[in-house]
Amino acid sequence: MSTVADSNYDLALRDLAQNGFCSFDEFFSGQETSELRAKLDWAISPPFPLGDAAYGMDRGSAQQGEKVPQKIIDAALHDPFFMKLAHHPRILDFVELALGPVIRLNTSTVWLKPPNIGATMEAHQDAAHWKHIQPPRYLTVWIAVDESTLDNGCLHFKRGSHSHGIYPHSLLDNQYCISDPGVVGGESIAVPLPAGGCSFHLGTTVHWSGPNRTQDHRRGAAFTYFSGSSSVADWAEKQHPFPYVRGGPSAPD
Ligand SMILES: O=C(O)CCC(=O)C(=O)O
Repeated sequence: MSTVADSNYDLALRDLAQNGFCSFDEFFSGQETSELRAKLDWAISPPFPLGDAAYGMDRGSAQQGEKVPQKIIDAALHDPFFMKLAHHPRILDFVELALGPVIRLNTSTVWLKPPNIGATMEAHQDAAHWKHIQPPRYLTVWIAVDESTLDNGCLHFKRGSHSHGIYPHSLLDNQYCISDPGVVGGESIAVPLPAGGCSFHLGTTVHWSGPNRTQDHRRGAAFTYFSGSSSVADWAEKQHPFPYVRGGPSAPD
């Protein structure tokens, strides 16, 4: 397993605090990345083994007239492979530095952006989507399963946008996104990544991604964590599991 030096974590934490995001080009080993890619090749092929509820077919596929998933929803709840990945010690070591020792998993989504039809993700803040966790101290890791580039729809972030609260969002073309992205200040930074790299962003960081104009997949596995010191609304706790992935009630001493 490749390791990420502690000093890199220090620099990345500083970037996260200053800019609202940070990235690592080499975070996972070649073997880990190959296993993840093979798992996804299996998961997104007929007969779509994770079950209907796991696949989001919302954008792009309708035009093709065929079943082309655009995302896998709650991947960690549908398959132990993704739950294990959500517990990856190197991810959690970094999340712990940012959020503290008790960490829960909010969402686990694989953003698929299929060849040619993978659609734009409009500018948004993750924290605008989730009102059930207060205070909303989120951190998302976005793992590049394939190389992500400007051509296939890598992530873009607005530097410093995490410090300005939540911008008004509205539903546009089935996406809940910032109503007027023109009001968001700060420099736009594209973050292309090699396969096996990853970025981390805060719940209030404005981000988006372009369309996939290539013949190849652009897949990103994203896990959003939140601090165990935040409270989850009762209705949400009843409807959805938010597993403790580090620390918390069932953690060993
Ligand atoms: O993968 C993408 O294109 C979008 C990902 C995203 O918005 C997220 O992980 O918060």
